[in-house]
Parts: sequence; structure tokens; C-alpha cells
Amino acid sequence: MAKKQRSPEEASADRASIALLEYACEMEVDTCFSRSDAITPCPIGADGRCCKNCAMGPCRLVGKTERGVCGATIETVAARNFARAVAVGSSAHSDHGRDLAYTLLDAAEGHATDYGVRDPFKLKEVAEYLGVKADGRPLDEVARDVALAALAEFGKPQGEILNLKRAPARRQQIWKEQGIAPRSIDREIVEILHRTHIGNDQDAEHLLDQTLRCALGDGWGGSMLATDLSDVLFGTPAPVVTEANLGVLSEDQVNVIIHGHEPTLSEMIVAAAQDPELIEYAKSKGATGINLSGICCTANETLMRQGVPLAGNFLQQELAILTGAVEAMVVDIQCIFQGLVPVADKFHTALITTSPKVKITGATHVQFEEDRALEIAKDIIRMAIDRFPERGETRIPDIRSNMVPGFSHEYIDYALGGLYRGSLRPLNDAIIAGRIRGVVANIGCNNTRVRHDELHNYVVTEFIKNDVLVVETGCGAIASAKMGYMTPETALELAGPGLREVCETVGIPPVLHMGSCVDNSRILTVLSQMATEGGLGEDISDIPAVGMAPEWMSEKALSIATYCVASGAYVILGGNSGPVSGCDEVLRLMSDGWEKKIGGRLEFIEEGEEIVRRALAHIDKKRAALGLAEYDPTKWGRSGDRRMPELLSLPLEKRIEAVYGTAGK
Ligand code: BF8
Repeated sequence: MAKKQRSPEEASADRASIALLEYACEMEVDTCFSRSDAITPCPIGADGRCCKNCAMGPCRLVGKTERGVCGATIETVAARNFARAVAVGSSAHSDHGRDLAYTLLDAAEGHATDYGVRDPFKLKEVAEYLGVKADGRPLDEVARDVALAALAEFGKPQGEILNLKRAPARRQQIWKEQGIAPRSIDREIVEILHRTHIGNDQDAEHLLDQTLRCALGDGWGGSMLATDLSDVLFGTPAPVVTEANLGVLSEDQVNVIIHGHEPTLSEMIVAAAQDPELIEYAKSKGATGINLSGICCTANETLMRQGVPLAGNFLQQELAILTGAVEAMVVDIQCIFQGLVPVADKFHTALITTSPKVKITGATHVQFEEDRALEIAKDIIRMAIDRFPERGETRIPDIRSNMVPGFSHEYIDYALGGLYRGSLRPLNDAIIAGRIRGVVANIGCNNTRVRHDELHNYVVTEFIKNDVLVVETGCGAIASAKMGYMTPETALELAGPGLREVCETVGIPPVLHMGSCVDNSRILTVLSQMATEGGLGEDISDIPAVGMAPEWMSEKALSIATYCVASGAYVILGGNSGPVSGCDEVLRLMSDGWEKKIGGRLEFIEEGEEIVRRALAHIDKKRAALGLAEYDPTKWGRSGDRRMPELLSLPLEKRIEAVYGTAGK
């Protein structure tokens, strides 16, 4: 029986996407949504019960088949599959970090003159973490030594990853006691590949220990370096005002979309798009200018630092081209659909691959080289401009939302304490008092198997209503941006009374955009600072906080989830069934087992209501364990911007009564 195709409204919760999906149906253009409807996921693979690790298989451990040909049990198979997925995710984030180290090295040695150190303060801070002397030395020398020290983290023969010492002391002790402190980034990934070869590690718990260690090498190693070095090269983010959703595309300008993950080329494209000569060239072709926007985490990188608008998240990449208004989609690495090629072929859009690591059959490859960065970026913009006269009918949905991104941990410190006394103390105090019930980090992807954006939107709405501060990265952050949740005004409308008071006082939205997926390392830093600030225990596992990726789909998301758990967090992966659902013992090891061993736990929960219920229960449990007051929203909401007009409209006597209660009479 043919599978039923979902209606656009069933497939997506995003209005701009629904409009374009209707057009895709009319035009009979295939998208990830229609392909997803046509393909039933293999239930055996989905649950982690299929072993493909040798040519005696694949062995499907279903029904009466309890062991694979080699004798591997379901516990071994599920744990090995999970370990391999985490190794791949970790390698993707970390290789991205490595490339940034090479860019910094090239810049410092004068081989990549379009780049330089844009944040010398961050360079000094990173130098300290990596044991590089900074004081009294020329900037380029420090930058070179920082780049070399960063590169050494990937394959050094002895010691441990240096950034581990940025974690709370108690957490470092747990890693030592459990033997899961990563030694070098690449080594832990390679060791997973080795251990999961046929005939090696065949004990689920032992495999999962190495998975924790490998993931920590991502979070505190590769990803943290990617964030740090991006800040050094391109600037540490601070709030900017911009917009999100496909309505940011322009009817009369050349539209260039940057998509993927690395800021290296996209930062040059931002510069090239402002080149007066190229703007004139665009005008000579009938456009009024050049309009840049982004998809996925390249978008998040340039959004955070340059305010480049967001065209959309992961599942909107094909839909952006369907607007007919995109002259070029420029992609680098990760999360790029091969399905873009046939969609772009139906329009005038140039699909341009740029990374030496990524070619896509049918796309135009313009290889990016750091030593000619701006020149290549200009060539790409020129290619886009040349497509403008070929543009046909357009259908840009008139849908976009205002947003304020740019919440690096440095800026959060500054917002809460000012330049000379930057500190997370006010955040800790707000949690201790109960104005803020706790913190949720909502991160990760979209997944065609669940309604696009729906779970992100649902959980975020519920959390801010319940006075939970939400921090976000990746495609989850883009979902919230499109909902308009990332403006301070939203706090007035949606946040609970305590959270609203805090947001109004500090002037921040209740949902903070903290960057791309490698920038989950910023969240690790905030959690570490909260733990060491005092009043919320002594470890990340003590903080009333939860991490989640309700619409996750990528192996990177599994690595992030695992390093957050290894750092002490309770993490919920939502949406579809978990990658180890076929094995109760592995599910137990990741939840109760990991909680006992390292203080964090991983759970797979499908329904949004249950995700929210368990997250709030965890936050309240942690509050109780810290001896904090029980969460009580009725205590708050007597101050703030919304309250003022209300109070001012009352006669004096009623106003006094409203502020002081009847005792004021
Ligand atoms: O790294 S959230 S879909 S774009 S994997 Fe990909 Fe997932 Fe989006 Fe950013 Ni992260």
C-alpha cells in the first residue's frame, strides 16, 4: 500500500515552510518531507539491533535471534552502534575545530592575510587555557603558539585535554575516578573505531565508558576549540538586532544563502557582499543590491557575529530554493542535503560547494583556500549576481520575525554584571530565590519524522511560561527565532512572572541564542561558572538544569547529548525512537547507570508533554536537593514594565494597596 503523504500543515509547524510545501506539491518537486513520507525507516536499524560491522552479517537481532554470527549480544551491538555514532559526531565537530586552528596558524604566519585576530582579549584568555604565555609578546606570535597548542590537542601522545580544567573541580575528579578524562581528541575517536571492530570490546558498559570519553573530547576539546578560535578570529558575539525566516529573502536584490557550519568562508562572503564594486555590479544586472542570509549553523555563526539574517533551519534548505529567489546557495560542511541538487536544477540557483571535504555530484565546486579567501568569496558573489537576470517568478513568503541573538557566555556575564564586575551571580541568585525556576538548554536539529519545529516550539513555550530560562543553539534556536521568542518584548507576553521580572531588569529575551552546535561549549562554560559561583552546589550535576534535543537527527546531536551527560547534565532526546531502543539494558546503562556513575542521565522521550513534565520534575528535584525554596510563581510579578502601566492607571489608594497589599492602607 502506498504511504500517505502528509499535508504541508501536518509536515511543518512553520508558516513560511507550509506555504512553500504547498507550492512543492503543486510543482511535484521532491523535498525531504515527501521523501520521508515515501520511506519507512527500518525498525531494526532504528532501534540499534542491526550489526553491520563485518561481512558475515549484517546481523539483525530480532525475534529468536539473540546473537549475531560472531556471538555478539544485543547489548554489545546496541552499545557499539551508539559508540560509532558518537565517534562520527565527535569527529565532525572536532575536525571543524581543527580547521579553525589551521586558519589561525595561517593568519598568524602571514599566509592568510584576509584573516587576523579580531578579539585579542579572547586570544589571551585562550592562551592561558592552553598554557601559552601571552604577556609582553607580539600578537601574531601568541596567535601562532595558540594555534599550535590547539592542534596538539588533537593528537598529543601524553596527558589529557587541557580545557578539562575549565570544568568544576568536582567534575574533574569524577572524570578521573571513572577513567573517562579524554587524552587527546583524535585518539578517543580512533579508539572507538578500533574497539568496535569485530572481535574487540564486547561489554556494553565498557564500550559506553569509552563513548563518554570520546564525547568529552568533543565538548571540552574539539567543539570548545572551534568556539574559542572562531571568537578569536571573527570576534566574540554580543547582541545584534536582525530577523529570521524565509521572508528575509529579497524580491529585488541578489539573494545569496550561506549554509553549512564553518564561519571561515562565510565571514569572507559577508565582507564581499559589502564590496561597493560588487554592489554596483549587482545593480548593473538589474538588482538593487546583494542580500545575504543563512541556513543551519553557518547561519548561526554569521548571525551571532554579524547579524546576518536567518533564512531558516535544517528542513528549510530545499524550501529556500523553491522561493525562486535564490541566486546562489553556498555550502561548506555538514547537514547539506544532496536533494538540493535536483531542486536547484529546477530554478536558476547556483549550488556551490566550497570545502575540500565536500563535493556533491551536480553542484558547482569552487574550492575555498584560506590564502585567497576574499578573492574566492568575491568570485562566488559574482557568480550569484550573474544568475540574477535568469530569475523567474518568485514566491517569497512574507513571514519573518525580529530577533536579538549574540549571547556568548562573555556577554551574559557582562549583561548581568557590567564590564568590571561581570559575573553570573545575579543568575544564581535569581535561581536561588525562585524567580527563575531553572535553566533548559534546548538544542539540536529538525527531523522529518516529527512535525517540523513543533516540539521545539512546544517545549520552549512551556518552559518560559514556567519561569525556566531557555538557552539555545543550532536549529532549535532558529525555530525559536522564527517564533519571535528571541526579543525582550516576548518576555512580557509569554514568560512566567519571575522570569519576566529578570528579563525586564536585565533587558534580555527569555530565550537566549548562544550560537551554532559547536557553541554548545558555551553552555558548558556557563554551567561551570554557575557551579563555581556558589549557591548551586559544587558541580554541574547539582544545578537545576536540563539539556534536550527534541527533534534531533544527527550523530553530532548524539555526541553533544553524551558529553553533556558526561558533564553531569540530565539530557532528553525526543521525537523518534532512540537509537538503542531495542535494548533495555543499554537504555538502563545510559539512564540509571550513568546517573550513578557520573551524575548525568540520558533518556529518549517521544512526547513533548512528557519531556516538559520530566524536565520540570528534574529541576524541582535539584532545587529540593540544594535546599532551595519550592518554586512558587505567585510570589513574583509585582514589578516590571508590564505592571507599571497597570499600576499607573489606578487611583493612588488602589495603587498603594496593589504594591503593599492591604497592610499599606
Ligand atoms: O550542527 S542542529 S540539523 S545544522 S546537526 Fe545540523 Fe542538527 Fe541543525 Fe548545526 Ni547541529
